[in-house]
Amino acid sequence: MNRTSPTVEIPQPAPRSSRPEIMAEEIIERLTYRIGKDAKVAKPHDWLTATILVVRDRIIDKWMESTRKVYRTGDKRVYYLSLEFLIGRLMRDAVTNMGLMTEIRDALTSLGVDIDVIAGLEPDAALGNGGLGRLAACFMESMATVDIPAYGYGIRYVHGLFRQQMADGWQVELPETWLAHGNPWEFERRESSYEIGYGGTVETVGGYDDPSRYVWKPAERVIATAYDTPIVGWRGKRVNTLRLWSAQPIDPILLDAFNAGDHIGALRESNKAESLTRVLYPADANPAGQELRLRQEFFFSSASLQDILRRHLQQYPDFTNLHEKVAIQLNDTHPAVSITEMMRLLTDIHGMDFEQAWEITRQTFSYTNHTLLPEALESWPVPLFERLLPRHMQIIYAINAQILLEARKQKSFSETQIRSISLIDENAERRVRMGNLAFVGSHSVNGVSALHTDLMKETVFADLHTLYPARINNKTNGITPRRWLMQCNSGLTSLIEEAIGDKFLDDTEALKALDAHADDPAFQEKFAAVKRANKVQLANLVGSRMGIRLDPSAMFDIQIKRIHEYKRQLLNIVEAVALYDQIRSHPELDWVPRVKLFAGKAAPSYHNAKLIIKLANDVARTINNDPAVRGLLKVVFVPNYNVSLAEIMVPAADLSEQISTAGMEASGTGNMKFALNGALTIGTLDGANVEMRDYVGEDNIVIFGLKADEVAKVRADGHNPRAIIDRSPELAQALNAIASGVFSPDDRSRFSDLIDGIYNHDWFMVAADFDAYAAAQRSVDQLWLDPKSWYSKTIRNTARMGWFSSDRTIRQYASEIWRA
Ligand code: 4GP
Repeated sequence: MNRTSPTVEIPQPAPRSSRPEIMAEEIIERLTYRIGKDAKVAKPHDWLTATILVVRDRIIDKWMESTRKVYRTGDKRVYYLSLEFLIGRLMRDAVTNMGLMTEIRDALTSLGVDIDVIAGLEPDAALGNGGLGRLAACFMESMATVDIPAYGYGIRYVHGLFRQQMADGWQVELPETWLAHGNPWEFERRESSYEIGYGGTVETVGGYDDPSRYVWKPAERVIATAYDTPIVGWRGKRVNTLRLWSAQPIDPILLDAFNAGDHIGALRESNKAESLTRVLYPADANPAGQELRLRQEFFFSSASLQDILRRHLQQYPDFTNLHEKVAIQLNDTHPAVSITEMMRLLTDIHGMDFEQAWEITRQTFSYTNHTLLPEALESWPVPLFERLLPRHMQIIYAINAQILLEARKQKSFSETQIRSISLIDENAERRVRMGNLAFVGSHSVNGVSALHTDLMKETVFADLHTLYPARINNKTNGITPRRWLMQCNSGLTSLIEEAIGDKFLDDTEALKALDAHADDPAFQEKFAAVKRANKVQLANLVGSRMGIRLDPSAMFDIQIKRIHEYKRQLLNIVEAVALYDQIRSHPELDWVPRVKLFAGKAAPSYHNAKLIIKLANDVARTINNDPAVRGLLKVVFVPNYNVSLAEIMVPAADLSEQISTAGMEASGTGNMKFALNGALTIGTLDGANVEMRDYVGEDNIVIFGLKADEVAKVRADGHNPRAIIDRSPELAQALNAIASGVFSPDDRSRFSDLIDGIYNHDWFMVAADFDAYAAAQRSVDQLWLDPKSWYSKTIRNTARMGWFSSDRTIRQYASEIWRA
């Protein structure tokens, strides 16, 4: 609206042609005038950038159309606030969703450039740690697909999740530099900048007894500047915005200090501001207790809310209808401080009274919980919170007073219950509970699988659930079928299309029609050929990166995810060791050749997780070099797991390991990706595995082990792992081999503490579940020996996983939470 003369009608640019020859011309044009390179000397990276710029132009047309439309219709906007977006590469995603793959490929071929080569150079945007961040990325794509006007808000970390290298089998963390070659997808929006304050004092206007207004006077301020990335939905229907904030200093340099010769000091403030958004915390389900983390959380929350309120005021006179036009989804508690920031902005800045502001805030916000692990429930020491955000602390006390009063009115509420719902934890050092804040400040609180939602009601939020029984609801996670089927597995996609037509491309549940082909020998053969081709691709990658030769006719048994004790990579490794012993003791038996593949990162401060990586590598070295195994078993830990690696490993899996201790994995989404791509799942009744069993049918999934309530009971009754180990010679032998240094001759006691943990408390039920797991693995072997029944099951997995599309999840959020 900044036009100089309102009378001038500015014409819109003509829509871009998608003819390959035109796009080829445009690529050359971008190469020359935007990158400044002659095609003769252009490097593959230059071609990549030029191609992205050409694709981007076509997206921009749709982007502007989408933005204009929502101003016109007055539709409700959804804001997805997330400290993490684990995006991966964008080019293939954008090109397929725009329906331009053939045209771009042809255009590049005519210029002598191979799209697969340049696509592989695109950095993998890893602005997230694991499931929570990847879910946010799938949701962004699905919101655009199902035509919801949505913005993602997060942080533009200069360094995403660390790059993992192996040094003698140990994880080493190296900085990741996704922005090193610039980022052609993003647009810097200098005009969308906001001041973010920290510290200082709160002044009251109108006296202490009856203050009419509070004025926060921050001691420090930084600027948040927006960077926008367009996110294209399937078939280019809608393009939404991912807006990431970057921190900048108010004064880039203190010239006085510089001129006085203090060249370093002159940049101190500037460095401090920029360090706010420099790195992603490498924690996953682990609290990052640093002050910087709280600063990051407030930084992006405040910038996003200021932006949301500004946009609202462009269209409406005030905020009385905010909750009708705006839905804000909090992805876990990381943005929970937004609730207090909304209250501050509405009351202190825009003069709304507290009661009304609270009502509108609650109607606007909703919160998703992603983990029940007690160590992951965020809380901040009161003194820290108060020092950094003094006004927000006052608001928390004011909210808390209301909630506690409400609770006291409920006669049945005990003192213990009141203490548990308080926003302040007073058990030891006083802390602000972000989960409770998110809960009371939202009209909807959801879990991410049916089991997880039930457990939320019974455990962490039991008392809040009693107070607000209608608030907790379930939204089982989903995955985008574009990235996790069509793009990563083009072979399978074509085969499905050939068999059942293309309806499933727009409605994943149409995959059900594949059921009719599950027992057809000709179809099974083609399905097996696709799987084999995917396995060859993975084998080539492992061969070239690690020098390990894999036989694609062996069963590819894959566990890829963050390394965590509850995810039980250790159980898998112990089973590999037991199998190794069995193969050597019974060489006469008909063993099924297997490759056990692992990949995943451990939080740098998580000692046991790093030790588990080392163990996997030590076991791999021993087994892979033992001629007695005759190639029947291989163990491979593929370094530097990220989205792009997952896109190669998922389609190549025969067996998917989803073996968390029951009750501990909130949902899982990797489990869905594997099953959709025709792998058989071996898993516990945990997270979304429970619903997957319901959908694929219990004959088509291998379930073993203790259930969540049984785990709770075993723990409560006093677990005696030693007795279990004594009764299981296979387990005892494997544990003793590891503990005594068979796999670590250079340091025989390296793993003794890790194994002692299993003997002494076995919190994660490795010993408790071992026999059931080993038996389940042998039943998988039996299935493998009967390919007909194997493929009939795996085809049924692909056929019946359609419900787990994130389009379905988003539709549920839209109709049941956002009312958008
Ligand atoms: C993860 C959960 O561990 C996983 O089960 C779930 O599928 C995913 O969120 C998405 O809902 N949690 C995290 C985290 O990544 O940092 O807490």
